[in-house]
Amino acid sequence: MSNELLKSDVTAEALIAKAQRDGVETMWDRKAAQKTQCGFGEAGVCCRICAMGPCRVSPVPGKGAERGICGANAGTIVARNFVRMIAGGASAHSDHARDIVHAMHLASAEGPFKIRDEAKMRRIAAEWGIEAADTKETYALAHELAEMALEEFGKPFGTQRFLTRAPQQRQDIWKRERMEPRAIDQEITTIMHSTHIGCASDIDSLLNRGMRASLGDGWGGSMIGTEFSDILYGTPKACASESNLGVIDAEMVNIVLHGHDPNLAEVVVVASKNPELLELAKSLGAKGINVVGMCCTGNEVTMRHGIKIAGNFYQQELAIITGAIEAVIVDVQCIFPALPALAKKYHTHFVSTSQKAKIAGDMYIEFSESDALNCAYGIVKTAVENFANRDASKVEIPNFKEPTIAGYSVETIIDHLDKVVNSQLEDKLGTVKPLSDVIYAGVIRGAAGVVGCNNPKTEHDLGHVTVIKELIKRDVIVVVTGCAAQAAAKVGLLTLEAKELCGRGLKEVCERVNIPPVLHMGSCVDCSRILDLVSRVAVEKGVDICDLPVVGSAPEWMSEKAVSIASYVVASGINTYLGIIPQVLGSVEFTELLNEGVRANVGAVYVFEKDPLVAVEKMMVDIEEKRTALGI
Ligand code: XCC
Ligand code: SF4
Repeated sequence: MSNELLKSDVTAEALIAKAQRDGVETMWDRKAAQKTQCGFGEAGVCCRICAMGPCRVSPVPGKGAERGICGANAGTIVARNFVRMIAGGASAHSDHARDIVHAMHLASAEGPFKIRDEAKMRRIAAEWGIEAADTKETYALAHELAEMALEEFGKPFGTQRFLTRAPQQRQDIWKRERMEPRAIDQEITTIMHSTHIGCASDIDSLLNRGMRASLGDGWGGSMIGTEFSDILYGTPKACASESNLGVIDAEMVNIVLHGHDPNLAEVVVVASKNPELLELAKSLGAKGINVVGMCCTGNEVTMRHGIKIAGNFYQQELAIITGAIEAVIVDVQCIFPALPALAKKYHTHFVSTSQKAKIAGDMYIEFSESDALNCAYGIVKTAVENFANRDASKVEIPNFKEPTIAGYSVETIIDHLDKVVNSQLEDKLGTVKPLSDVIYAGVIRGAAGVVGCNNPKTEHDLGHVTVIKELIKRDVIVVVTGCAAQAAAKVGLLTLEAKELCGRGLKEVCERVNIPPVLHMGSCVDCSRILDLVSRVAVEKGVDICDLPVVGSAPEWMSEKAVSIASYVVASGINTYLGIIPQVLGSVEFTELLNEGVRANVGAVYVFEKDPLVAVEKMMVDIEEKRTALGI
């Protein structure tokens, strides 16, 4: 790999060396301490669902125990473990969404929670059939809509409201397969029930249930999370930022926002601009307060405020190791339990704020939506005061950062398309037609969503960056979310200049529309924006999602949330390429079901391919086959 490909590595290398000098451990030390990881766990054939177990069956048919004590075979055990991962992931996305809707329920003209995209709120209210959605008083409507959204989590009857955004053909498939998700919580509960000892053992049925719960995530919880965050905090527009650990500023109070929930992050951003706190920072010798983002909380505030991206999942420890962080403020998800101990080796305050993610050894300042601004003020003040404790001799900030453009919500993409294609027209089209037209014309061969985490089973960011670069070279436009988006950002792929790395067709489109070839669509719940975008293209062309030349890719995923995402993407009709093999290989039957069998149900499959270059070749074959079938 060239240095140019992985500038991020230079960052990591320097800080891992510093960690050794400072005598602190990182994820790579702990990975090494694990030695060889458990083969049974890796194959997914270890079951500890009941206390007759744990039972582990042989991942190789005909060798060793083939059944657990209750008689569950490898297929059942693997399938149960897999769909329980979906339940975990769907619960995380959806519970996050619920907090956003609760904040909207508290919204008032006085703030701090306000309606910032009123037009979107009225659009969704009308979509959900609220009467007089266009005339009702803003906050009366907000509270009514929030209550309706809260019902989506636990309503006793009916299916998810956003399903009707999908093309009719897709909705028909979900109906046929009995996959239309009912209440979000119910689908997750059903999985936990079905996978209890002595319930489902049929792998097709288990996967079906898992997919239904995942659809309750993608078209339910995540979509609610995205849409209601936009209503509350504003729908993202293209904005300039910078990415990588070089955004940490030695002369300022540095605060890392890490986790997933914009409720806390938004008010921290407000508090960081408070004149009293800025004055306090200056009185302590700092030039100001520098809030930087990590993981998806980072993505949320980058998209809406241009807050700089310190890094993605694997960099959370490295940020602290720079010695220049006054506070890491976390909300929920993807936060290493290792951080409090690491922070104590430096002067960094590790502040956790949610009961849902109370982390041992933390400084706990509970965030309450009902007292949001005071809370945030207190947290930021703690960080600022901590500047006095910084040890200059321990500071080492790698000088790497890249310019970044983020903020491509579906609305912003449509807006950009409108500006170019219809500059002469008075009325804007307001649709994705120009995008679907360039795809159908073959100027762009197709589109790919590259998403997901980092995973030390593979070299960090290399999978993301390779897949993205190879795709844009082949005229495939790429949309990114989550840690994949940040990986792209750190090597300068989220810039207008990145068009130089594209094939001719994509380059021309980027020039005309004035967009990067890789569009940052947000955090992981914002994968729902990708569903929305693809659905609009399909509806506009009168086809199903599975007919379109689009692929999903998660080169370095690790979380349960990613399993849920992969599952709803497949269940939505998009072949999904996983660079990390899920823990399912212990069952030939279940592996075949994921890789091929499920195509008969939903028209798409999970593809396992570790090698990013080979994965891209497979994606291109896939895309070209879809084009041929469409006759384009
Ligand atoms: Fe977490 Fe969303 Fe994965 Fe990154 S990409 S490691 S889930 S922060 Ni969602
Ligand atoms: Fe063993 Fe069956 Fe219990 Fe699993 S559910 S631990 S396979 S007895």
